[in-house]
Amino acid sequence: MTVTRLTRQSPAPQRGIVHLGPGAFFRAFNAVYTQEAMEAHGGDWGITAVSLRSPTARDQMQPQDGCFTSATLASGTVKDTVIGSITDVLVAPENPSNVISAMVDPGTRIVSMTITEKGYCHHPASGEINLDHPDIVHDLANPDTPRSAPGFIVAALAQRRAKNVGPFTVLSCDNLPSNGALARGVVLGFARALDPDLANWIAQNVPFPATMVDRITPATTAQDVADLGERSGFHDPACVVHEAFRQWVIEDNFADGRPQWQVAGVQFVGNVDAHELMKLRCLNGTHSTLAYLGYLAGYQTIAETVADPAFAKLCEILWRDEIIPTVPEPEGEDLTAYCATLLARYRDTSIQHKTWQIAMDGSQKLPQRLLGTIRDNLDKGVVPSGLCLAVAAWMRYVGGIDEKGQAIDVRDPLADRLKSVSDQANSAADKVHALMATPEVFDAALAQNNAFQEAVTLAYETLVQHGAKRAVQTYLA
Ligand code: CS2
Repeated sequence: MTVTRLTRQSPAPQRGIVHLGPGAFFRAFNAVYTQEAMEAHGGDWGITAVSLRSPTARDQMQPQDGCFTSATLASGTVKDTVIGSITDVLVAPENPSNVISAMVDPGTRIVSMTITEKGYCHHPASGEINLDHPDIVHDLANPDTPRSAPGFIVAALAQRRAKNVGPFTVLSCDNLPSNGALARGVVLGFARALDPDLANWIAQNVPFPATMVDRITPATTAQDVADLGERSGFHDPACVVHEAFRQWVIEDNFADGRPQWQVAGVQFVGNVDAHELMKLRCLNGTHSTLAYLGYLAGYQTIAETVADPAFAKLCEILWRDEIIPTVPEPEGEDLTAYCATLLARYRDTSIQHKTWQIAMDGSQKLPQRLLGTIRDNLDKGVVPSGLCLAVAAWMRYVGGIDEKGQAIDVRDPLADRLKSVSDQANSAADKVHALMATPEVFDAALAQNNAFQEAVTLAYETLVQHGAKRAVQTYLA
């Protein structure tokens, strides 16, 4: 068992960024791009990472000065790179004031986020802030000791305004449509409930550029840490494993500068919407489809799922018939080629991306990954039966029992309610109708669309009677 820990080999860069959400994706993505930008162009863009929940990342990274290993896996090869762009990790619940001080520091010019969909404390169907969210209720009553991302951002901006320090840029890096506007909406919604004058200042002074982010990064396993130890001689529990592919598209709208990320391949554009829609619908939409149907079919990983020719074909037909027709082709992109690359990425068996991991938080993911695409198809008079099968598979999944009668460990903010709703209904039609009455997920117009209801009900019945594998084959027939 290797016990040597990584240590910092060069002086830590001065802080320029506070990042909320120090998880695996952030380490495999933002931290790597920022290191490469500083290596090429210098600049004080050191990152203070902040966990809003758990001490795990801090406990893993503090003993190694914030450094960690980025392991790039590609068809059996591995490339290990030590990343030093993160200079410290704070745990917000332990000392919220420390986090706010870091965000108020004049050297902090960007506050970025990978807090997952549920971190925005919004209603997924509408994008509006949920003022009844327990963390939002707490933060409005305790604005100096916040728990939520909106709470911390508003508390820090209030102090920066009072000290005339000037604003930072808020950079959302989560898989949400118009993530910059969504982040702005929840921050302003929170600020208005607290101090309308401050909200007006934020609205006039703080940029919230949108981004599209893409790198497949499975959760790190103990085996990944052990394998790295064998390769490198270091015990690095903060290591991340990820594919070689990466794409970051950012609206170039910053209050006070930014790292020279373009040297690392970042695309700066005037508007990210088209790239976001492409990625959320073509990649994340089929990811969630494969996650629910694959899990129900007994497949543990995405690679295992698409190794089944029917599931690979399902992706190809979904892209061709139900997804690409709803996605305007972004400048510089070829959607058919993009989707062919996606399937090749999914097939890479060196990336053990678990269907169970992707299935998490479906109530927060479905609107932007599947339901928007379905709505656009229905508006054109097309019933997208493949995507309706994916929704039915999600409904089966949140029912909490798999095809072998075993319990499913469903992770979702609405898990208890969804299971209760499903359990209280008996027939497929009743279950579908009841689950579609979840306003956080399904807007009323879609939930009341008869063609949608009927297609999902038929798919649900097929799943119950014949299982996921047969249901996919039936769709392809
Ligand atoms: C995945 C995403 O876990 C999930 O929901 O669909 O994390 C996906 O791997 C990334 O968006 C790829 O860029």
